[in-house]
Amino acid sequence: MKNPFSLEGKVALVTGASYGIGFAIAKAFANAGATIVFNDIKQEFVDKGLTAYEAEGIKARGYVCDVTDENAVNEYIAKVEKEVGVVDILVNNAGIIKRIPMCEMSAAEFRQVIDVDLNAPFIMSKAVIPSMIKKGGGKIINICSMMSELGRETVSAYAAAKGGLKMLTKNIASEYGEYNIQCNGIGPGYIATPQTAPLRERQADGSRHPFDSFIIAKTPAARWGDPEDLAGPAVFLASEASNFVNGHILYVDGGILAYIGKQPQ
Ligand code: NAP
Ligand code: GCO
Repeated sequence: MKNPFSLEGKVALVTGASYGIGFAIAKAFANAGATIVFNDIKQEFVDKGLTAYEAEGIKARGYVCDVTDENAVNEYIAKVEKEVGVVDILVNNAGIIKRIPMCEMSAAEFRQVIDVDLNAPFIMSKAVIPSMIKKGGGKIINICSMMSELGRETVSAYAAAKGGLKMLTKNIASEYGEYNIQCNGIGPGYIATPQTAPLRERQADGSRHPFDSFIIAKTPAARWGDPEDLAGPAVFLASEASNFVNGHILYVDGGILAYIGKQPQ
């Protein structure tokens, strides 16, 4: 019987995947048989990524592309289709966060976050969908967040973008499901990557950052996630195993969204 989780023969493009969550997902796809394409904003990050993939024995193709730039994205996808093949699996992973209290945030800063975290997945998806339709199907995975469901101090732009990304996911599923395109989201919990490093920095006396302790107490698994925790869920959503799963957000959060919090002692 064919392995329903195999990605053999598939071209998978993961945005912003030189390190962090994107890298872990791409590595898992490569191990499941896919050819990996990734991009980053600068050549130096692409080169770092290429070295990291090589160290894992993965022959990835790396390109420079800012995902917020529609012309650059269209050129990038045309190049990938010519040099590698039609994108069968797209992961919209590239993202930024700005932790600024809302009333202190400029509209330009707000827009910048929306641009990378919401507009870019729209631009990228729109660039790959026509060829997916011609080929008979495809998979799009949007990397959402706890902030697709929850708010907190300082992350208004990020929460607005990730909440919007959840709805873009459902809309792509609604609009293109009939073409055998499945668009789903992954909502990672708090994952230890450079993006969250400032929230985990040790204090001068060597103790944990208060936010670090807060997250451990909020998470039934009682730990931060590792990028590798997202590998299995991503392979599932990229593979034939999820062919009738569409418009779903799979939260991979160690149970945060299920938990009311520790009862007072
Ligand atoms: P990260 O360590 O900061 O990595 C983000 C990647 O996106 C970097 O490679 C970055 O490139 C790239 N990027 C940013 N803007 C870009 C642009 N305009 N064009 C192309 N690439 C761009 O973040 P991460 O923690 O791995 O997060 C990956 C995704 O998961 C993000 O969407 C994030 O919001 C989401 N997420 C993270 C967590 C978490 O706890 N870490 C939880 C939920 C969701 P540079 O090399 O330029 O930095
Ligand atoms: C923050 C964090 C989060 C996470 C993640 C949670 O400041 O609260 O950076 O937003 O990165 O997206 O799922």
